[in-house]
Amino acid sequence: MSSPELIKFEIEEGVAAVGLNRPEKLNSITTDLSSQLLGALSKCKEEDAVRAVILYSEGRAFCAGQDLGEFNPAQGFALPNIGETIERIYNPVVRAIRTLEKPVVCAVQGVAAGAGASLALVCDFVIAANDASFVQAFSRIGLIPDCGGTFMLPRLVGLARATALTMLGEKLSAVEAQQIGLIYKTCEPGALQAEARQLALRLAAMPTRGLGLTKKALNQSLSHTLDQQLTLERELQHQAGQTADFAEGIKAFFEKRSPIFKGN
Ligand code: LHQ
Repeated sequence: MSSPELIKFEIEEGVAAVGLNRPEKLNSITTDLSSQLLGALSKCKEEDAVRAVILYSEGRAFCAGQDLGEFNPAQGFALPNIGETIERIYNPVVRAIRTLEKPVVCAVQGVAAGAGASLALVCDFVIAANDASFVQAFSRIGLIPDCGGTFMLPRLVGLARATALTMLGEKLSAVEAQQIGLIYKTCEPGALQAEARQLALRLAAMPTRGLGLTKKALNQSLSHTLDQQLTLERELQHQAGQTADFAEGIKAFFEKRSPIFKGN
């Protein structure tokens, strides 16, 4: 019997749409969902036709984090080896998104809780419906933020706010999240999918290699010294300078026309 489609996947006009598809459980994360998500992300990496990615979800919530049903006391609770679960099903997804040299736009509706919030925040752009919310739910059940949460949060909003968000575990509205710089922007709930697609289409028409190398440089910037970052910029700029899109950008500039980037 084939496993249910927990992840939707479609490539259209240079954009891969990757959808969490477990709405009846608020898209909470199981081993199967995570492994299908990883499969979709590796297709995004391998397929040259993919020049930008949208991560979205079905139903009323973006993602409620780990499926706590897997730890339900009524079903014979035994303290799980969470470290093993994290290494097997969570960390590979985070690494796949952060090292994908293509921009990832995340569309958030409803609540993004626990690892669901972290999953959104490791994407390059987060657009949220203005009635959406983010909850660092971990402290409510005695855990710590995972899925890159302790890496991203202080970088996005500073240590003081990251501490309050993670320790207090209070719900943060999307509007506040945008105001403190946690996410890129908010929009009307009915416009969410269209806004995310519009942004992804715009990114897909840009110089893909240059954007990928930009992401690589930004990934390093907050843990490098200035000298290390200057060296990295030199190396990556050398690579960007070898691309056909750079040649096209220069040519178009002198011909006073819009460039047509092909992503190579
Ligand atoms: C759920 C869940 C859920 C299962 C709602 N699981 N059913 C990593 C690795 C390994 C281990 C542990 O953890 C981690 C990282 C983590 O992600 S830890 C954090 C896990 N997530 C949470 O603690 C969030 C728990 N959920 C909630 O706090 C609320 O449900 C939220 C704020 C997400 C939504 O609240 P409401 O909109 O009021 O919905 P609800 O609470 O009524 O939930 C609707 C249904 O979904 C309900 O089921 P039911 O059968 O009663 O309709 C919930 O039990 C179920 N559900 N989250 N994570």
